[in-house]
Amino acid sequence: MGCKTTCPYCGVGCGVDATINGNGLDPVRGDPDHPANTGRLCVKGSALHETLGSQGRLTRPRIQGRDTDWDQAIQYLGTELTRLRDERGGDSIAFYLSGQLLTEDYYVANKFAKGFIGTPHVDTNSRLCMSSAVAAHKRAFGEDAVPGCYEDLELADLVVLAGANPAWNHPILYQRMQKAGAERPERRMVVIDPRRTASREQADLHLALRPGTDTILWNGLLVWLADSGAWDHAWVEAHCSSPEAALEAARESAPNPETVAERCDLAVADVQTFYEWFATTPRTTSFWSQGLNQSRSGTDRANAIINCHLATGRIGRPGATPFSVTGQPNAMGGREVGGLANQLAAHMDYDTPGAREALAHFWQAPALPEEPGHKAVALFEAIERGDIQCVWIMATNPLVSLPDPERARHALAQCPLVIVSDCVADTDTLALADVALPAMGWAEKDGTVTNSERCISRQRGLIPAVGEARPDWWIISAVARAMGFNAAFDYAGPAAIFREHALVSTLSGDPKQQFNLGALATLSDRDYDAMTPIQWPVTPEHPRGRERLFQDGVFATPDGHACFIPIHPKGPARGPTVTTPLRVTSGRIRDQWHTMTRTGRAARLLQHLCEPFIEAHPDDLAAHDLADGDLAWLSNGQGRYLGRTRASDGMRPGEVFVPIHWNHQFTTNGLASALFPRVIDPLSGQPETKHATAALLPFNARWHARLLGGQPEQWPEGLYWARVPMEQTTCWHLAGNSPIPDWPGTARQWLGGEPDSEMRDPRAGRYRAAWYHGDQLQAVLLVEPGNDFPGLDWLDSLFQAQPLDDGTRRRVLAGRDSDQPDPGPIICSCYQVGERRIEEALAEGCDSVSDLGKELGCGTNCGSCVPELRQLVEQSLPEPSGDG
Ligand SMILES: Nc1nc2c(c(=O)[nH]1)N[C@H]1C(S)=C(S)[C@@H](COP(=O)(O)OP(=O)(O)OC[C@H]3O[C@@H](n4cnc5c(=O)[nH]c(N)nc54)[C@H](O)[C@@H]3O)O[C@H]1N2
Ligand SMILES: Nc1nc2c(c(=O)[nH]1)N[C@H]1C(S)=C(S)[C@@H](COP(=O)(O)OP(=O)(O)OC[C@H]3O[C@@H](n4cnc5c(=O)[nH]c(N)nc54)[C@H](O)[C@@H]3O)O[C@H]1N2
Ligand code: SF4
Ligand SMILES: [Mo]
Repeated sequence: MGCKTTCPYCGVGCGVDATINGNGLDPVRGDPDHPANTGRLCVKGSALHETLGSQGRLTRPRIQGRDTDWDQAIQYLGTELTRLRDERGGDSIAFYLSGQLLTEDYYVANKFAKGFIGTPHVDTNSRLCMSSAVAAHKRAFGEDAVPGCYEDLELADLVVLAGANPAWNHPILYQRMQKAGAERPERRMVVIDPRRTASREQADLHLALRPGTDTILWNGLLVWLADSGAWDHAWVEAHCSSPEAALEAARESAPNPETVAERCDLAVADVQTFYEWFATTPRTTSFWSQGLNQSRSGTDRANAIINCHLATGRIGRPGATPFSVTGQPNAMGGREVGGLANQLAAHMDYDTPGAREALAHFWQAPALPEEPGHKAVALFEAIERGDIQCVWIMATNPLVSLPDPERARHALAQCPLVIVSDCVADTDTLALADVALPAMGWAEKDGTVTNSERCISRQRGLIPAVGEARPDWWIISAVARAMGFNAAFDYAGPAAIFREHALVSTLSGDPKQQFNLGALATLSDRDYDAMTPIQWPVTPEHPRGRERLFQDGVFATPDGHACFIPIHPKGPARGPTVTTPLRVTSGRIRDQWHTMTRTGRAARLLQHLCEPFIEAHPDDLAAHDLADGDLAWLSNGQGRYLGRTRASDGMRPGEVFVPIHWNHQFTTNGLASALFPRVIDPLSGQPETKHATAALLPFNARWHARLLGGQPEQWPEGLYWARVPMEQTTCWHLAGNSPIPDWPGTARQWLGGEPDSEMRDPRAGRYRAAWYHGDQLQAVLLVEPGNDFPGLDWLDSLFQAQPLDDGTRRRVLAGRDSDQPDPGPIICSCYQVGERRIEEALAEGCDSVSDLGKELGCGTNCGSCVPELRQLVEQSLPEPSGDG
């Protein structure tokens, strides 16, 4: 049976067509009727069905590591939370939520925490994600509302991507932009990112600015707009306040393009080109994400962008808007229910007149707090101090994602009661849980999410839950009832919760408040089940929702005017002092999602990049005596990170990039956040996880190995390992910096038995062994002096339970089937096309991405690899001769 649901990864919020197949799903497809993606899916979305199944899932509640049942777990939590509240006060209990909860889960958690336990300490991983954009929206518009919609990215004649890499992180939006560009070649794209990313491929201009100088660049633009006649004086006068102060501040830091160019380390001509294009293109959309938000001046950076849009009246108009894109599937829903420490509920803050009283009355809440609570980083500090005695963590993995995770670990280790609700059995955070609660995952749970353009879509429960897993709203409600709050948490299902949430959205009574779901408050269960995507506000006036906000120039501030904000630039904080420091930034890769709890299960998604890495300019590697692919440490006074170097001349010299995904489940020392200090934006509380400093040091690997099919009880100290799930088995990538003189002995010790075949070449530093069970392969170990191994897909395929003939067995120690050419690193995950095959096809005459697609299939499914294919095509084309 075919069903429509929504992708649980990024904030694009694509519709998915899923067909149920027993307890799983057939390969999923994009929903042609969903407005976000009209049938397309990126590589992560199209691998969704491969991440299901019971393997690795948390299936039963656990108390102190011991399995228990729901009755016991709920009774235990009801008793403990009641005791804590009575003895230490409601504010000794904290909640740390996530933009990956459904709106219904989020709503119930917020209501329970603030209204019934009476704690203000409710924050979320969205603090690490878009809280700077939220704060900027509030300062400028009086409300956290994204004015534009996805169509604006297509209608725009100029798209500015600032601190965002949508080719990898919002792929379907990027594809929509690309398509619009192909249809209207006069349309332009500017990318502002210190790194050359996949999103830069199609850009007409790349401003690889010095990290952290964005406010100077945008201040300079504001000055240019004023001086070039592009300033829309009539509109600004009618609809905005305090433009003068903002312009004055801009002139101080960025009086002219020359100063900007110098401070941002850019060419003057490039700065001028950007300014000229912006000034003369009425349909301009500026799209920003974590490169701006994750900074101690993230809020200022966002307001610096919004200032320029206000100055030109480019807001709420087709193709013209500032556009903060959200990262998580329901970051927006969390903002709607008010699940942040500084919010109360439904876009009402603690200081919104009358809001507290209205909400307390509506909820019949016994204990609504009076003041905002701790934001994420401060929340964990309060736990460490012992002010907070219990924290309930839902749908986030803070021991990987918070800056300075060692401190957070320390906090949790000494917190008397740590409750973690998650879908999977093992995460870095779950390892410290006193109580672990199995939550339903995607395709099991039911509810709504809101994407980056305010569009609410249904996620639908399609398959039976694994084990005893329950919806998050169910778990919270059951604990609330165990504390005696029966009537307030007696929900029949998500539809009832959604209706209540929709009603709360009308409580403020402020006609200028944009967030309003009033017209959805009477949805029947059946309507809710059948709900199709709709953009808020949904009111009697706009029963079908609204694409754009603030079209009339009336904002949600008390006087209805939008506010210019004077911006005084502030560079990134100085990191811990280290000798010969490099600047470190962190971000995402195309095929992984955050801490890999789901994408790390799909072998196909680990083929593009399978180990933690350090991307650096070749000159920096050379200066540190490192070659591409060597293992190296990044180290500063706070923490260290071990990964493989990747040389890229797309990095600015002196700067390195590390991916955020790897953690203790997948590698030895691959926590990027270990390098980032707890520096926050004082306005938003968002941590500065794009800027750190560290020294680069060689690991000096003396041997390298691959082990498939087996693993020792524990890896010896000092060894590097990375776990790489493959189609049939698991491959361990290993290396050590002290020689292992006795490989045969080590191999027997690791695998606990005699190998069935063995090849020793101690002089060359080479060793190979294989273990069989009857005629089936059990494990293979390959040791080399350098990190040179054949592609291992063929070896992996032998682990499919199948008898192996003698010929095959003989080739096992070679690691390769001599008949099959090695495809090289996989570029196209959908069709498994490797770099070597692409290069061969290019050498044989293919000269475009579409040619490659016809020949090899690559790039023709989800399209996520097209930017890389284009790069390979460009590299293969002859250099222009210069005389034509
Ligand atoms: N594949 C994949 N997609 C994802 C996610 C994922 O985990 N994997 N996560 C989702 C989530 S939650 C989020 S929040 C989004 C994030 O989406 P993005 O914001 O696009 O992701 P990042 O890679 O974190 O950072 C974007 C860029 O900021 C740049 N940058 C660093 N410092 C600066 C600076 O000072 N100025 C400027 N202008 N740029 C800078 C980095 O070089 C990087 O290329 O992605 C979402 N989509
Ligand atoms: N250095 C550095 N740090 C960063 C960032 C960065 O760019 N650099 N980015 C930051 C950003 S933008 C973000 S969004 C965070 C992301 O960081 P996290 O939120 O910590 O990462 P996830 O892996 O998405 O964690 C989600 C967890 O919820 C579980 N889960 C999934 N669905 C459900 C569900 O329905 N219910 C329950 N109960 N659990 C579920 C998953 O198994 C997983 O363990 O990282 C932040 N940290
Ligand atoms: S762009 Fe990809 S990850 Fe994001 S919602 Fe769409 S399919 Fe999912
Ligand atoms: Mo995020």
